[in-house]
Amino acid sequence: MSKKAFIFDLDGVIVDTAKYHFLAWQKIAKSLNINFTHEDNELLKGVSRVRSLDIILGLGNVQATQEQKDQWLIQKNEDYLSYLVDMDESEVLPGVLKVLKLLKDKNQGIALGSASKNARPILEKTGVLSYFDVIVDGNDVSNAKPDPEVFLKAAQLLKIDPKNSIVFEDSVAGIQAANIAEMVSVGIGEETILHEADHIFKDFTQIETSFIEELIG
Ligand code: B16
Ligand code: MG
Repeated sequence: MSKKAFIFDLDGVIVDTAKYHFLAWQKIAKSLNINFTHEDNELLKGVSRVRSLDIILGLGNVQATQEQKDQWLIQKNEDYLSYLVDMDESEVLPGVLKVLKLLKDKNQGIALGSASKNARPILEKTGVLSYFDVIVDGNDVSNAKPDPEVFLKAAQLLKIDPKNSIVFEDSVAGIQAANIAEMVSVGIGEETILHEADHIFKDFTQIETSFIEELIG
């Protein structure tokens, strides 16, 4: 059996932290009189914290100094972290554990490839940290998706060729990053949005054991 690299995005793939990001950003937006909707929140998927703030300020045409921006970034993260305090195993998205267990049983390389700087505590609180051989997150990369840096670094740390790597992603930028890295891209979400992916599933409950076995080869 060959050994492949299976690289997972975090938010929208393993857990749904987007709802907490939304609540925290909404507080900042409200304090600045910016109308920030659930639809707008889609623009922040897979995007770094700094870029997310710029997008929100852009929505309200708000100009700010670097000092103000730094202050809002700190506030947003403190508020976001307060929502994570009660997080537990129940927040792992349906079907994810089954796939992680299967990959572990088959001795495959498992990595995280996320833009979040809070990835480790989230994996710890939700009880899945021990499945991951390698974690590459927002603290380890300088180029955001669609730049493939995060996934290439994960494959490199696993000592597995990018061509033998598979990426699970819920964002368009993440799918593009996987494709640029010449990895197999698996979109988790809507087909209309993730059509650039090699394979698309609505969620992990739709992924059959046989599909994973085929990927392993
Ligand atoms: P943090 P992912 C991303 O996670 C989120 O999708 C995105 O909305 C967020 O702004 C980004 O992490 C940074 O998160 O503020 O925790 O550093 O989808 O790449 O796992
Ligand atoms: Mg994501």
